[in-house]
Amino acid sequence: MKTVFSPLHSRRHVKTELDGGLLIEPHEKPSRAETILARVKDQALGEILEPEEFGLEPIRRVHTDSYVAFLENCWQEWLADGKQGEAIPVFWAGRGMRHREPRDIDGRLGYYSMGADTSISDGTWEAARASVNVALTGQKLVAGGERAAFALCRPPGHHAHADLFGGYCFFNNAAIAAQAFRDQGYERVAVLDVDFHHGNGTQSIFYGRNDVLTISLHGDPDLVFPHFLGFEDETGEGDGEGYNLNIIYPPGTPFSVWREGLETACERIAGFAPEALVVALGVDTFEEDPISFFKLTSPDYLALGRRLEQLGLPTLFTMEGGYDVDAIGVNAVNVMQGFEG
Ligand code: SP5
Ligand code: ZN
Repeated sequence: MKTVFSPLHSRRHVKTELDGGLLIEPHEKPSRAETILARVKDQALGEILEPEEFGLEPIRRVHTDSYVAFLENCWQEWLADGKQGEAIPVFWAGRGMRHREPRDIDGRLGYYSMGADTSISDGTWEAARASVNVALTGQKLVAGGERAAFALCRPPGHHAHADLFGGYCFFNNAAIAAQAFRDQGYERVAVLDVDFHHGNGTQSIFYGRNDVLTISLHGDPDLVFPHFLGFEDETGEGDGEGYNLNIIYPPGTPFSVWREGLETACERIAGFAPEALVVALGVDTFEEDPISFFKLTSPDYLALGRRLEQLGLPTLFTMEGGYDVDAIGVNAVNVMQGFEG
């Protein structure tokens, strides 16, 4: 399987994440991508390609123009305002307040975000753009006839809504790739999100549509991020009714239980008969993950890859979360190796 990777991921190198009242070293750090790349090389998974440049148009198919402009200018505006640290949102429009874009940078940070876990600094824009190009280059490989491709995206994307960043995500790489398939004539596309966290951005982007089936398996949002979306009664709306599926699990969930939801998801995907599959691949379901509560083990990722292969679909993997850096390479590449059999 071919892997797409951009060294520009390292342009995102924030020093802070607000967690537990402290500014800690971010969980989403450059060594994550480097460790996965090293495992891809070590296992000789296949050719490693740098992405092509696709420009902003495919991004604008999913994200709003004003959000894209905000991300491009955010850091410069923050500096121009004389701030000392990294850009972190701290104010939001709570219940009863106005959802209106303010001019001030603190107001705009809140308007375009869902959390304070995601700082912005120099290079975030460049890395987020490169991550989209990685996903779209993988999409092009699959559209060109590859059975599957591994888009080693960083930063991740599945939490990003049309006009919201957060959860370490800026552009929704999986959604942009799914939309690219649609724009190239694929009639139906499925996005299966196996990251520990709900794929709230992807769900939101396609919630009213029946041409993109979205399924997410994740930790109960009653207990974990993203807290305010990802419940099982969210099944889609309007034309999209019946085209979103959320499967949630409690703390301590092992693969033996998790795989039952995977089976349900795979059966739903098969019934939808998509022409392509995008897998939002997080490996923060791992038993040692520092911010998550499932109990998957490294061999379980081989079984996941095998099951996905059985769907028989052209498949694009986009890298999402996974924060036990020691195991992230083995676990992510295990999915690819399981897929390849
Ligand atoms: C792509 C992805 O996996 N994003 C996840 C974003 C989660 N951000 C909030 C993390 C809060 C971590 N709190 C740590 C508590 C440890 N017990
Ligand atoms: Zn995650």
